[in-house]
Parts: sequence; structure tokens; C-alpha cells
Amino acid sequence: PDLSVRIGGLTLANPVMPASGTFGPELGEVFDLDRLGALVTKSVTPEPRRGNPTPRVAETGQGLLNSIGIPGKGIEAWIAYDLPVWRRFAAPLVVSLSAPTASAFAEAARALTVEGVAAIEANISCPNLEADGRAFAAEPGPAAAAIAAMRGATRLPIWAKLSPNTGDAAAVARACEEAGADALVVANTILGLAIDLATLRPALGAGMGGYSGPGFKPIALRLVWQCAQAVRIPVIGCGGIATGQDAVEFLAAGATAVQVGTASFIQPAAMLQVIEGISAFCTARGFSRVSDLTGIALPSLQ
Ligand code: RRO
Repeated sequence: PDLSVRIGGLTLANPVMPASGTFGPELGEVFDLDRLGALVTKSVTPEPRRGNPTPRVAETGQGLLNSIGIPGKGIEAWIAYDLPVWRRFAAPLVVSLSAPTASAFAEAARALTVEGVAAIEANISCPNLEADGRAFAAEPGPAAAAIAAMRGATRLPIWAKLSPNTGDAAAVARACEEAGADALVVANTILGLAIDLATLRPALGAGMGGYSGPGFKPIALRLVWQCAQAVRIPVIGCGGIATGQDAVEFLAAGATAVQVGTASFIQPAAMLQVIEGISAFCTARGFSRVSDLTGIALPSLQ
């Protein structure tokens, strides 16, 4: 089957890519990263950051909880030292970007508009920056302000990464589309908590954190379904995807492509199995193009 998909001016060889923060170029020692539809980096920030107090990750028994807090070297050093490593790969490179203000998003988007960067994933939804997990993507207004500022600063495609920690994801999705986003990534992690029974304290140093893994899948699927009906731009599904069957469910619910995160921590080559699984599904069910699956379960297409 034809596995290629188009996402806002970009053609991907297949619809499978990593979720930001779960993946680095060192995975190239496990498998050929150019077999992926795209590469997505950990969020880059304008200034260097130390990250959150440890422990930063906890296993809950039904998925992962994280509060990493975006440690990193800052955008200038990232462009000097990390970008050249990423550029050894041929798959389109999507750089995740997080910033504290709309104007900082714009300035950083301008700095990332260089050879070798195919698109910017605007991480307006990190749950671990404020004590209460509020992010740009919690409300339509701040989400639109961040995307509009970036739109004025770069010609690169902008993918807005939305949050499950919001009352009305469809309204945020529409606001991002109107502000000039080329695609939506749905969704970032959902706020959760784990308690360590030995200490009777939160398992994470920061207290709350972002929950991911199989238990989050029905929520992410519902968000994709809502957002896909609210916008015309492509939706990229993310949340608990570990197999080709999971991915097909997201495509049917309206996604054009999918991201795999937590599953890669259990099986580093999970993304390759997802690609294989989608391909096998298409063959078994007579779909000559994977893109024909997109939105097939939406009420408007019944
Ligand atoms: O670094 C993190 O703590 C983090 C980020 Br930026 C994000 O967007 N989502 C997440 O679960 N963790």
C-alpha cells in the first residue's frame, strides 16, 4: 500500500513518527531512523534550563508519569551542537519548541528557520512548566497568540501540540487553525499523580506530572475525534499508541499521522512495528492508500 501522507506542504513517506521527548538520535543505533515518516526532537527552549527536581519519571503500573521540566542547552547551543547530528538523517526533521511567552516563541521560530529543519512543533502544552500545569494550550486566546506570533516569524510549517488539560479542545484547535497552524498534534500528556507508599509522598519530585501510555489512549482518541471535526488542517494523533492496530484507530478517528512515545521505552523499535502493522492492515482490508483511512469513522464521513 501507499503509506505516504501529506501534512501542510510536507510529504512524509509513512504516517509514523516519535512523540517529542521520547526519542533521540542515539536510537539510530537500534534501527534505521530514516524508515520513520519524520523525526521529532525533544522540546528546545530559548534559554538553557536545568529541569525539574528528581525523580522525574515514575511507573504507575498503568503507564508513565513524567515531570522532566525541559532541561536543555538552549536554542543557540542546540543549533550549534545538536542540529548537525540530526542532519545526518534524511527523514524530515521536526523541531519541538517551547517558550515562556508568545514573543519568545516567535524569536525562537525565526532562529529555527534554517536548512535542515522541515517543520516546527509548537509545544504550547507542556504540563510541567507551572506548578498547576497551565499552558498556552489550556485556552483558545493564549494558544492563538503563541501560534500567530510564530506565524509572523517563520515560513516553516507550524504544528501546534495541543493539551488534554483543557475544557474545550475543539475551541483551542480552531483558534490554532485560525492563527495559522498547518497541523495539530493531539495530544500532550494529561496531568496525573503517583504516590510512593514508602515515603507517603508524591513519587515525582515536582508533585504532579504528565501521564502517558495505554491508559491514556481512549482520551487521546476522543480528543483527535473532536479536533478532526473542528478543523480542516491535518491532525496528528498521539497517546498510548503501541501497535499498528492502535494507529489505525487514530487514523479512523481523523488523524493523518501518528506519534509513538511511551511504547518506545518498552520496545525501542515499536515505531517500526507500528509501520508494519498499518501496512498489513491496509493489505488485509483492501486499502491501497493509508490516507484513505483518515477520518473514516467520523460522523461526517459515514
Ligand atoms: O519536559 C517535560 O516535562 C515534558 C514536556 Br516539555 C511536555 O511537553 N510533555 C511532557 O509530558 N513532559
